[in-house]
Amino acid sequence: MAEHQADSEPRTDFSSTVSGQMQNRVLVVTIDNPPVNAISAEVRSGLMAALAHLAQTPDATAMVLTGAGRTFIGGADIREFGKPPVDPILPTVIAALEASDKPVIAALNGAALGGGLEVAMACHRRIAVRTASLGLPEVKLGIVPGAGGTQMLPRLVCAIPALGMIASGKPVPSAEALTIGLVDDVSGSELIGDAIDMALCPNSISPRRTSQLALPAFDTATYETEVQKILKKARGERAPAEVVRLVRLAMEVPFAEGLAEERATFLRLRDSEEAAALRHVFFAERSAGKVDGLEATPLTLATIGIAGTGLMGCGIAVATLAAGYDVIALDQTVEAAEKGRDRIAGLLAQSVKSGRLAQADADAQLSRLTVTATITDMAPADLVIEAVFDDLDGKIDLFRRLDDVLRPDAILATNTSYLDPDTIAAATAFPTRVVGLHFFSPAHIMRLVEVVRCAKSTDTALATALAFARKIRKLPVVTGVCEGFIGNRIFSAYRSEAERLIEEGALPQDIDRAMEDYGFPMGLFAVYDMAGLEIAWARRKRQAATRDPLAPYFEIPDRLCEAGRFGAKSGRGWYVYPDGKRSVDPDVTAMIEAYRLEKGLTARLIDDAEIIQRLLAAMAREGDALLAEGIAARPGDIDIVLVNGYGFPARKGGPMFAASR
Ligand code: T1G
Repeated sequence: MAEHQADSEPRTDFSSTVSGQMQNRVLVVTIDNPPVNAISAEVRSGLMAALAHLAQTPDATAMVLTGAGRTFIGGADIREFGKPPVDPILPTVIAALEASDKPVIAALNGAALGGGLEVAMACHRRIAVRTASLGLPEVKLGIVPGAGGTQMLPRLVCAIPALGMIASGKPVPSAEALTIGLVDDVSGSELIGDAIDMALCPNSISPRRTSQLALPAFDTATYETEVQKILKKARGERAPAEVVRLVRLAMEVPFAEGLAEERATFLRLRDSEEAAALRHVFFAERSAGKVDGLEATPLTLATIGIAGTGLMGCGIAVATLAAGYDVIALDQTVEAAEKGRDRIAGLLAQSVKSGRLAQADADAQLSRLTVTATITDMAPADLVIEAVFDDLDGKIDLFRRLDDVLRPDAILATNTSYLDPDTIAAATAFPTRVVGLHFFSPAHIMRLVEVVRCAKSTDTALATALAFARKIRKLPVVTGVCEGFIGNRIFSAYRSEAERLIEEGALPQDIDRAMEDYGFPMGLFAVYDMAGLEIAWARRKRQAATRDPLAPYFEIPDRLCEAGRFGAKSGRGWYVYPDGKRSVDPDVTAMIEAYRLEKGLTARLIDDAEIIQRLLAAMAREGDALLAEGIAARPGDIDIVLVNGYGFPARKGGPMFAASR
């Protein structure tokens, strides 16, 4: 490990975000462009100035390039997309880095993503800290690398991992990057010192230029298998298929030609609707959960109580244990509580089996779980989430009993989907500490959580709920109180529109086809059959007594249930499942036609374009109402609820984004 004194040397500013300092005849250049060192125009001009300085300074024998903070470079500055390009463009900087006559070493102090990895690959060698990640996530934004990624990576690592990395957009950790040859070394605690050593060592003297490297050999059969897997998974997304084409080009044409084709493809995709939608989702996800004017400091949480160890409660417990909290899970009987423990242990075992979790970590997490049927055992909890059956009296009774057990400053969160959290809060001794945390099942997998700001929730309660949601790696969206909050309210709006479409002549399979062609993984009626029709039927029967007899009522779902057609599990629902496979059932078509006749409805042919246009319009109308009522804070929040909770295709941006285009 080298000791290199730098304090005495002056620091040279190459731009407002790039500076350099000589250390032992090496120019150490640092990019400092918070929060993620995105390659803005200032960074690009700073790097060009640093390279010129390197060339003109005889004492400088090499350059080490690194980032300030915990990211090397988080990529090109996505906020610049769609704006006129500002010189020098990134490909110019990349070419200048590689062309340097003096060696340039990339010292990866953190994530090197997108353009950040392209910068690192244009350097002559790379050394990374153990915690760094390296990736080309451009496909997640609907584009391909635009500064040489598809042409450089296959020259540094074998084409098979290269193709997998670029087409999936998934980063690799330093250790894997070392194994596949993407970095030359992984540093201990002295990254800059080690990088300077690497710059000064003899085999760095002649710069190793990536563009001049021959592609490492690989097995073509395995490669083609990988290609087929990628194309199958792409399902209508264009970027992965373009990645396949460009990586293959890297094998067939000179570097400069491949670079030109990659750049042209990047520019075409960057200006596409799909890329605009994915950028919208990227920024909307980062804006969500931000509440204008919320200054309160979140409470420190250590112990989380979860009341109810059903599917939802156990999913929440798994996510909470994974974040490092102690969890006390409560159920009504010891048997139920023990069954909850088994279910949680089972979910952890699944993660271990799939390689997502080490056995030791699973054991450690399980050791922080207490299950009980004694409500006074919840006393130490700083936050309690109730995930019991969605019955108002039951929830109110539970919250009242918790009032007597918990500290007055403990937060109480209801996971209710359809009940009014204000009514629940009003029944407790301290309504100001009550919020909603509406998770989506399965709660240990789905990222989305609707954080419900109740009428009396204090800012501290809200800030604590948001901080907790982030800590358990969820995507929190703040919603006000209304029936169904944001997601289910939009869902019921487009469900009603789908029912109207059926009354007017469309069939379930038409609506599902239109939705699946638009990009939903499953159409609405297929989802109903998968979830089971009996749950909604039970809720409609409970509400029957108070239903407005004059309000339009779509009776087909009741008739299906009355005929014992509860969905895929029962072999028949909206569809029939002869061999487990969804098929259109003429009996359902006949039932719908008879219903229309009975109601005096005249059917007409409705094409897929009209179906999707009307469904999107229904969602957008409801979204506008949510914004007008102050239930949702911004259109992007509505979009990411639908994208992350209801299968709305991210490459369409969400209902509000789609309507705005
Ligand atoms: N450009 C602009 N802003 C960015 C940004 C980027 N590339 N990445 C993050 N931000 C903002 C983000 O909006 C948020 O802003 C703040 O930084 C913190 O982000 C030429 C064309 C790097 C792993 O796709 O994956 O390079 O809300 O909350 O959790 O071939 O940000 O604070 O105002 O996510 O610590 C490719 C995208 C670009 C990586 C850090 N790169 N970023 O995660 O912070 S295209 C990416 C991330 C490209 C080249 C192509 C993550 C991160 P605000 P954050 P984090």
